[in-house]
Amino acid sequence: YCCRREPSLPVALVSLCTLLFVYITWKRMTVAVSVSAPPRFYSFNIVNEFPHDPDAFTQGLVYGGNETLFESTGLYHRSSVRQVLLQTGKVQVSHQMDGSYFGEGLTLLGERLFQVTWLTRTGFTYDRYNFSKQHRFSHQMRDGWGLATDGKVIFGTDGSSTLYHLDPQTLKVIRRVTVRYNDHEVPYLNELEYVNGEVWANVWQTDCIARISHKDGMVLSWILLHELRQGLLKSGHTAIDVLNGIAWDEKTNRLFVTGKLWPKLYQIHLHPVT
Ligand code: DDQ
Ligand code: CA
Repeated sequence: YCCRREPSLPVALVSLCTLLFVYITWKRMTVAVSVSAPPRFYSFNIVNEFPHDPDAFTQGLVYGGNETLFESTGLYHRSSVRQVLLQTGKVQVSHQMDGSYFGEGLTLLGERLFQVTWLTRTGFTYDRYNFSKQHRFSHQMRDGWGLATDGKVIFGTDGSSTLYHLDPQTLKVIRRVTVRYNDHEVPYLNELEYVNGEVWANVWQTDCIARISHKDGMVLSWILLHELRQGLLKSGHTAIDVLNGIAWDEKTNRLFVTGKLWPKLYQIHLHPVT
C-alpha cells in the first residue's frame, strides 16, 4: 500500500503544477491577444443606400462636404471628373475628359482635386469649384490607379503592391512602401481612402478592402464586402463590375463604398467578425 502510494504523490503534484502552468500561460496569452491585437476581419451593416449612376465606371471617390461626393470615372471616351449629390446620385457638375484618357484615382487636397489616368503616367489637377481650371502633370509611378491624402502627402497606387507617397507640390515620389499581409505581398492595390490614420485600399478583382499602415505597409485588417456585390447580382444587376470607391466623411464618421457601374452607393458601418 505504502509503496504504491508514496511515488504517486509527487507525480500528482507535478501534474497539478503542469496543469496550472498551462492554464495560466493560456490565460495570459488569450488576455494578451485580446488586449493588444485589433480584429483581423470586419464585416458590415448597410446604414443607408443611395442611387449611383450605373454608367459611372468609378475609379476615384472622395467626400466633398455639404452632402456631395467627387468622383472620377474611367473608360475611353467616357471618362470624367464630376461632383454628385450624395442623396440622389445626381451629377451636379461634370467635366468630360479628352477621349484618349481613362480616368483613375482622385483625391481632394485644399482647393484642388488630383486625378491620375490609366497607362499614361499623366495626371490632372482641377480647382474644386471650377473644373475648367485644370493643370496637367506627370508622375513617377508605374501607372495611375488610386489616390488619397492625409492632408500632407498624397498616397498613390499603380496596381502593384507598392504604396507610393507623393509630395503634393511637386508630385514627385518621396517614399515607396511595400504592402504585405503575413509576409505575403498584396498586389493590385487600387482605389484608396485615408481613414483615421490608416490607408484603405480596394484590392482589384476582389470584394475586399485592405486597411494598411502607411508607415510600414502592413495590412492591419481586412473588410469583407462580398455580400454587397452578391446582393446587387441577386437583384438582377448583372452588368456591374468590381467593388471600387471608398469615401470617408471625417466630420460625421460616415463611410461610403460603391463599385464600377454599380447602381447604388452604400453607407456602411463596420463590425469585427467574431
Ligand atoms: N484599373 O482600374 C484596374 C486600373 C483598370 C481597369 C481597366 C478595365 C478595362 C476595361 C476595358 C478597357 C477597354 C480598353
Ligand atoms: Ca477614395
